[in-house]
Amino acid sequence: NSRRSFIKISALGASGIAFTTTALSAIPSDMNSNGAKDKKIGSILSRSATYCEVCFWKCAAWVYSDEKGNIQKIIGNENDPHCYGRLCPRGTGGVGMYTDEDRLKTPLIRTKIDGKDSFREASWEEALDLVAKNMEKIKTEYGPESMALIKHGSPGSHLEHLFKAYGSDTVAEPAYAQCRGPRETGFGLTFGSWVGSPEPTDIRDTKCLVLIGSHIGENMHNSQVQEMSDAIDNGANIITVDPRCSTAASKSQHWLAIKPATDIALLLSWMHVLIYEDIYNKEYVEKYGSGFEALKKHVKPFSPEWAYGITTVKPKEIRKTARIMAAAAPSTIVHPGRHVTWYGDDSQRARAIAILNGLLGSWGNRGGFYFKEKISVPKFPHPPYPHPKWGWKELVEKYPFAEMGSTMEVIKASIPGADQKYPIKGWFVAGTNLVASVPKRKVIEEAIQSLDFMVVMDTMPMEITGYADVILPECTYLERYDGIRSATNREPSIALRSPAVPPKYNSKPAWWMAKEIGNRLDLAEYFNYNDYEEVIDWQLKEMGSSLEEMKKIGVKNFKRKSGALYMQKGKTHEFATPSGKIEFYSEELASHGLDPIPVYTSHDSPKQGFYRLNYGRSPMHTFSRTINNPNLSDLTSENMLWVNPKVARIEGLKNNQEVWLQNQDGVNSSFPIKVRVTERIRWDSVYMYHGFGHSNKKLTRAHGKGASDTELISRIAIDPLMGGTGMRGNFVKILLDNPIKETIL
Ligand code: MGD
Ligand code: SF4
Repeated sequence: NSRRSFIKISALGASGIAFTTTALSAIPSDMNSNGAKDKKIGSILSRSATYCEVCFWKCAAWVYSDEKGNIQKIIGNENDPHCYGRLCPRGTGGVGMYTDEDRLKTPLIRTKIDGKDSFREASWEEALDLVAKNMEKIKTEYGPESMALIKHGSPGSHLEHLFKAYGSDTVAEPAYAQCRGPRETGFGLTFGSWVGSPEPTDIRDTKCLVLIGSHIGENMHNSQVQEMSDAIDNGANIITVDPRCSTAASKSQHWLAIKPATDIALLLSWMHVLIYEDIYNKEYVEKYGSGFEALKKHVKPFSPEWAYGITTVKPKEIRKTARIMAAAAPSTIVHPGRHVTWYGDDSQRARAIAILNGLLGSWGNRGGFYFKEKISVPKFPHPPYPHPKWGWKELVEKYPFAEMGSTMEVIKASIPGADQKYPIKGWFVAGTNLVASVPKRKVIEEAIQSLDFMVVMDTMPMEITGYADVILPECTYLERYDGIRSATNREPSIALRSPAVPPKYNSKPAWWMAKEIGNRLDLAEYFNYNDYEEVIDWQLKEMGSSLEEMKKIGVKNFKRKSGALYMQKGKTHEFATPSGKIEFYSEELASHGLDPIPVYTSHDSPKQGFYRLNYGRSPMHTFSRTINNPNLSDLTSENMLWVNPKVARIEGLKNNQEVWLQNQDGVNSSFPIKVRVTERIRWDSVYMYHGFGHSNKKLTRAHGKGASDTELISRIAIDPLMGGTGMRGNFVKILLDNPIKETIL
């Protein structure tokens, strides 16, 4: 079916369509579409408050612009606990999202030209009418629940409000089932509390930081990186468990180059050493633990010698590192990680990490995990939302501990079949490049082909936009208001995002699009304001501030109200678990027929000639969103394939040689990738940065640069607890020639 074939946004028919005047008035007369060239250095006039959208750490920042409306620089807000006044290179380079001349410039509607699928430019009136008409049609024919919202980042909250008013809570985002979901389940079941973002890890005061496949430093979460660097200066012990010598591993006293997919064995063995050497935090465990005796019995067989056979980590190293953790406890953090959807048993691995922290007494203690606090932002008044008949909960009902929607389940429910109990007929995709963030490309394409309607809201012509019926160009975070940032931290804080410059081209903010679509769907009463400024000002006043004040300060810090940051001597603490304690043994899991204490199960290893495909973060990029950013692509323009020298010898590879990859299911990489020969990767794996290998030609800097890891992930392992998408069980062959002789896209 070629009805919704991928289009490399060519915006044909540009001449035929007139813009509305409202759209044109959004562009200041003196603003050139090529802002970067017009820069007038040295006449900075204004400074505006924002928080960064280049990744989801949401650092608060100041944007400086000159009298021409050109952004001169972005710097960190000195009062912000997310950044301590400093931005990471991506945050500084965020201005490239604004200046990128490849940006989506005006609404686009799918059309046929000479029998071929293409896009034509459209006015906002026409594009929004078409979106509303199709949403109305789906509502009438199937019910509003059949229209799904797949979202990520700030635009999501505006659209979620629209969707709830419209009657659908069929909502999902890759930041859950393809990212953090399992760790929230594992920690929730153990401590009764999600980890959340930013993680409440007390890194600045820690004496021992254990990273399990978590590569802080390459994964550039600002304040966390700064605190880790302070901890290193203060002599903290860093223990990194990773098949690859990550930047964090290179700063560690102990790098355990574990065999991939065996972490649970190591974690169980560490528990064994702590318990059977009697070096766990006895007082803490007696006071706060539940099910310790069952745990003790469970881990008895898991000696370091047992784990050695599985993990390849030497028993001496396992004992030594367990003793280091115990000596530093309770100021030890076994970090929960972030992108943890690896092998399908990820909630159980996260639970093993949580249990280990419990044995060390880290939760609620200085240098371990602090008690986070957040301030809630009052909801702007609106009528009650209607009650949908079904939604994301029903789509994940087979996973007893799922607490958010899963993109994978939305995708599956969009493919008609005999058991299509909850049929999905339309997608609204906002701020997520789904084909680069969710694996099993064929299944996604099948789902897209089956839809009645698909709209994408993005700032860039990404891969996902090529499949849309309507494309809505959002202006960048530097050109708009968004919801107030309220985040959990040691102390609560809020931050303002306000436009530093007017929207460039014919782009618009998500809040405006949501309101306009709402008006067309007869939902105007849910959008009872002319400008989002009014909403923010009302909310801020309810919180004891105002828009005027926040424009001046950008960030406001509040005093804690929930009590002390750590557990207090002489006082007791109740955990929000069924037992009120840390659950080493989980009755809840047992009642669902699931392992009440984590067990190790083995996963497939690569067959002869194949290597495990490992992937991770580039310090200069965020997922697939920044690869085309002119500032950041200057810093890192492509990813490379890390191979061990032994592999290079066997395969006959040299540094910088271009190779092609083919996975265990015969899926080929669309583009070649250059080889980096390095001892820093085990011989059974290869490694690449995630997010590269863009196939949309309209991304002039990113197209064809490096390979896409996601494209090569066709096998997944689903987490039975919460439906997470385990993606690290794929293996690749290294080919010296392009097996298909032409690129796919
Ligand atoms: P990005 O790839 O950054 O993140 O996956 P995604 O949510 O898809 O794509 C974000 C999209 O938002 C881009 O198309 C970008 O142009 C657009 N965008 C940027 N700013 C704005 C804006 O202000 N408004 C709008 N409307 N759009 C905007 C992330 C997800 O991927 C996550 S959270 C994780 S942890 C997983 N990581 C991961 C991995 O490491 N490897 C593999 N293979 N898959 C992964 N999937 C997951
Ligand atoms: Fe922006 Fe960097 Fe902060 Fe992420 S860590 S929000 S990219 S400054």
